[in-house]
Formats: sequence, structure tokens, C-alpha cells
Amino acid sequence: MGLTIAQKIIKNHLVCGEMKTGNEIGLKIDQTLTQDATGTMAYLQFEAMGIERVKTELSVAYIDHNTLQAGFENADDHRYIQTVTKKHGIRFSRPGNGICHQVHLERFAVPGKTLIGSDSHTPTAGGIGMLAMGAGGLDVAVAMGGGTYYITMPRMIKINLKGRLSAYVGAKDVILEVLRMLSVKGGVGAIVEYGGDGVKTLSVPQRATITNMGAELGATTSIFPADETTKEFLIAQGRGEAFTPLCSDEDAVYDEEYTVNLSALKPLAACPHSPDNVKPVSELAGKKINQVCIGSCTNSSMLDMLTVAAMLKGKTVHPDVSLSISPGSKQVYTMLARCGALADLIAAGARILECACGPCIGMGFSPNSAGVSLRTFNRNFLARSGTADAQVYLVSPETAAASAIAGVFTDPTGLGEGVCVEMPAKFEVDDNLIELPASVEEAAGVTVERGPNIKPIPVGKAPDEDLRSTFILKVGDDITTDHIMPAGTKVLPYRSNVPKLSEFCFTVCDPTFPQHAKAAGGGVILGGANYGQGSSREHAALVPLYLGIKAVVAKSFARIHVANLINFGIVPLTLANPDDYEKFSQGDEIEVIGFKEAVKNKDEAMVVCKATGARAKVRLNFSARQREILLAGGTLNYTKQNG
Ligand code: MIC
Ligand code: SF4
Repeated sequence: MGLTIAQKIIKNHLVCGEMKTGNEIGLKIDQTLTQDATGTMAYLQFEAMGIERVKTELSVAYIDHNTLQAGFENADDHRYIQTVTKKHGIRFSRPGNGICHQVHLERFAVPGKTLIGSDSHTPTAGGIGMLAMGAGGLDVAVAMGGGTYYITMPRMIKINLKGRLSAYVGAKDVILEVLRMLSVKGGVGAIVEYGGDGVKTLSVPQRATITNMGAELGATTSIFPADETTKEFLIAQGRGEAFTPLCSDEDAVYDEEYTVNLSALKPLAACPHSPDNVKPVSELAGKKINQVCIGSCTNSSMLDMLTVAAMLKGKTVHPDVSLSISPGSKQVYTMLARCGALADLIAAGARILECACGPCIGMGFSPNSAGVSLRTFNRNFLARSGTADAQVYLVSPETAAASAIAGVFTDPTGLGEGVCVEMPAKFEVDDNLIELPASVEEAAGVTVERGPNIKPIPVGKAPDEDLRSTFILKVGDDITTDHIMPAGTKVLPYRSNVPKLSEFCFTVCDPTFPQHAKAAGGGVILGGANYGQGSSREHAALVPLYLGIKAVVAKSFARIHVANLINFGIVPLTLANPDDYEKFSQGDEIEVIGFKEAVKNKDEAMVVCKATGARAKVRLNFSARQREILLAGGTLNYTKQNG
């Protein structure tokens, strides 16, 4: 039987397990990346493992998230990451060099290799044919130390692309269409591969837009073949030698197949507050808007920026609209400046931000009260923008630029022929903002700088014999890690300070949760389907652990979050019958008799409500390795116990 693209890469990197859908498999990881909002924790954990030098082929630490320095905290964390990486053999991408995924695609991603990153949009590198996955910081730390990365062998989804995009329809519209078809749960447990004749009509940055936002499908990753276009992109980046062709076998078998006709696609928008709440822009046309933000790891490539600049040239941003533009990398920024396109953007009234995540993670540029914000980003979760009642729509750069000029939702296909921009044949390559680590000999002399904001990491405990606790919070379906552990300017500076961070836990759902949880000494969370979707932030497990959360009972869990829960010793229990969710209320006292024994070796257990007698069967779908981790109270304890 033939293999899919992903199966080929998995086969070449398989350390243990059988490549059968649903089985736990272990992979060798060639490259890792971290960003600053998750990196501080990842490096603290790496240091705790006592390994002197990374064992990967390449590891890079980026500073791109926490770049607003309204106090000492972020700058201190940057210094910590800069020095700890220097000591342990990791490259350091300085603030100002750009968004991790954009820079990694430009400078380091290699077809056929494996990459894990402590950021859920790591699959961006799938645009170049790399098996790139988001993971918790602790899993990245383990991989840096040469350890195996474990995933559940995914099922394979194929999206056949046919035709060619029309003028003013972008790669963003392709992934929005896929999200419309499959939903934010559609990719859970799957790898999404793109194929068909339409692939060759898409440039690598366009492919990367699609694989980037594949994270919103809940997929393990998304991947494109590595073909002539990939080769040209690598040559244009001065990295032609990194190219290896890669495609699926003719007789590869997919579990699900879909077709997207690029020629028939129209501009789309994901409406508040979910990336799969997709509507045609034409249906929203004429609706007043207040803000437009262009950038993020989804849409900040040279091609995107040149398109926007060509559309804004000689025009003025509508007086009722505030437009921000954040180019994705120093390479993009410099080239825009040199070719004059930056001047066109500035002249039109765009507010140019540094090349970083910026408004995407609520680092400034929050909309006005109840403001309508059009963003070329990948997430429009409630309150993520920093304004609780903002209405965020996710759109293509083409729709964003057309609407910024008009002041209302505008379908750009009504503008006529379209602007003609070409991928540069050669990019301006200068890695001067990537610091190389100290040599093995020099490393001992490097002092790691730690600011006062760095606080100890909470450590989990072995499960009790019987679980006697309370459903301290009941939440609905599709709860994101932004609900559990919000981000933004006020919260992000505390990513290395869990006690302080705990003051913000679940406040999007219930502002009193932190005090309540502390007073109650913890409890159990009751969640709906796809609990923990979204980002890779392990803080969404670490902080609940700090607040005493022992288990989460949910209809289903998102991949990275469930791995993070297990890593920190919080037991994820899946309702065997999702309808049983209705039997329980917030505040119910519950018990699971024989809890520890169930974690040790049972597939099922019973949750019983003490007051009503309501019962629900829960599944413990764990591998033997995961059971041992949970019994040890998390991966850090487990690693210590096992040397
Ligand atoms: C995000 O887009 O939500 C983030 C911020 O990049 C996160 C990582 C984090 O929370 O630091 C992600 O996607 O994993
Ligand atoms: Fe940064 Fe936004 Fe991309 Fe996350 S999704 S890495 S915050 S640009």
C-alpha cells in the first residue's frame, strides 16, 4: 500500500509504536522552535532536566510575542532566553527579526524533516513539506534534550485543490473554506494533506497560510508536497540545497477526501467568535467597520504585503478606520522598505507596527468598545483582541485592504482586474539578527540571567486513591486556551510567574474563578466538546494545576491541550456518553471511587454526583507511558524518577 506525504515522514522518523491510526507513536524530532511567551517555561524545564547541550539538528528561540515592554518583565524574559539559549546550543532570533513561523519558513524549514514548536501554528512549515507540529513547552524541552515526541497516529485527510484562484481571492479564503467545511473539530486526530492540480498554482507562502490556519481545524498538522515551486522558493532564499522532492504515492490511502475548487472560491470571513463561523464577504458587504489589522503568522509574507501595498497605493484609509500593518519578518520589512512599498503603506495612513505578533495576541491595538475589527489573523476567540465586546472577523489581506479604504466590509472581487504582484526571484538574505550559540568550550562561561519575574514551576502530585471533589466550573463546547488562560498585554508578562498568572485563569468565563478556586482548594472542571482548543500554551494546564485542579471531565479534548494536562498530572476524563454532560451542574460534589487504580490500569471509571446520585461513565484513553506519567504526578516527576 502506498504512503501519504505525512506517513513517509513519520516512517522515516519512527522511534517506537506501530503506524496504525489511533496508536501512540514516538517520533525523532529534527528541529525545534520556541517563542518568548512559551519559551521561558520551556527553557526553565530544559534546565531542570540538567542536559548541557541540545541534541536536535537545529533549535531556534524566537522573540516575537511579548514585545511591548510596559515594565521590566518581558525584557527580563528576553534576556533570560537570550542567555539560556547561548549556553545550551540554541540559536536566538532577536526581537525585531520577526514572527517565529514566518522566519522559520524563510530561513530554516526543510522538506521531509520533523519540527515541533511551542506554538500551535508551527504547522506553517507544512507549506514547505515539513512535518511540523505544535506542542507544549515541556514536550519541546524533552525533544531538545534528544527525547522522543509522542503523538497519536493520525488519520489522513486529503484536500484536492483544483483550478486557480481568481483575482482578489487569497490563500486565506482557501483555508476559511476548509474551516467552513470541516469546522474547528474536523481535523482532530488527523493530518490534512493538500494535493491535486491546484497545488502548483500556489506559492510557498500561500501554502503556508493554509497550513498555518490548519491549526484551527484541530489537526495534528497540515502539509503540502515539496515540488518545483518549493525548490524555487528555497533557491530564492539562498537555501536551494535544503530541497528534497516529496509527494504522496499514487496509491496512498486517505480516510477522508474533499475537493476545493479554487476557481469557484469567493472572499470569505470568519465571523465572531470562531474561525469556523464562515460567511461570504458579499453577505457582510456594507457593514461599518472600525479597525483593520494586517499581519500575523498567517498573512504577513512579502506577497501579502506587496498585494496590500499595491491596493493602498495612492489611496487613503477611511477616516473611521484604524489600520495596522505588521510585516512578518525583518526580511519582509527590509524588502518592503527598499522597493518603496512601505512608503505606499505609510502614505495611505497605515499605522506600521514592528514585525511581531502584535494585535494578534492582544499585544496592543485593541479595538474600541464593541468595535468591528477585520483581521488577517487566524483566531477571533472572545476577548483575545483585548476588548471584551469587540467583534473580530478573520479575512484575507485583499478583503482587509479593500475594506480599510471603504470603511465598510467590501468584497474585493468587485474592484475589477486585481493587482499583479509577483514573488521575488531572490529574497534579501541577512541572518544578522540570528545569534549563534556559544561553542561547547565557551558555554561554561555563559551566565544565565534571571529576572525577579521568574517564579518556580508548580509540580503535580500522584492521584488520590479515590477522587472526592467538586465540579468547580462547568463550561460549554469549544472552550479555548484563551478562555482558560487569557493572553494580552496585562497577562502575558507573567508567563514565567504562575502565581501571578493564576489571577487571570478562566476569568473570560467567570471573573471570580481564581478566588473561588483558591478558596475551595481546587476541584474538577466539567467541559464540553473539543475542550482546550487553540493555542499550545501549557499555562492552560500549569495554572489550573497551581489552583488545585485535579481532573477535567469533558465530552472530548483538543490534542495539544490533552498532552499538556497529562504532562502536568491533571487527569483528562472523557465522557463515554456526551449526553451525560447534562446530568451535572456547577457546584456538584462528585466522587470517583478507585480513581488511582483506574488511572493505573482501567479504561473506564464512574463519576457519581453525591447529592443526586447521577452517574456518568468516563473513559481513560491512555497509553502505558501516559499512565505512568499521571501516576507520577506529571512528566517532570516521571523524568526524575526514571533518571
Ligand atoms: C496563539 O496564537 O494563541 C499563541 C499566542 O501563539 C499561542 C502560544 C502562546 O499562548 O504563547 C499558540 O498558538 O500556541
Ligand atoms: Fe503570533 Fe498570532 Fe501567530 Fe500566535 S497566531 S504565533 S500570536 S502571530
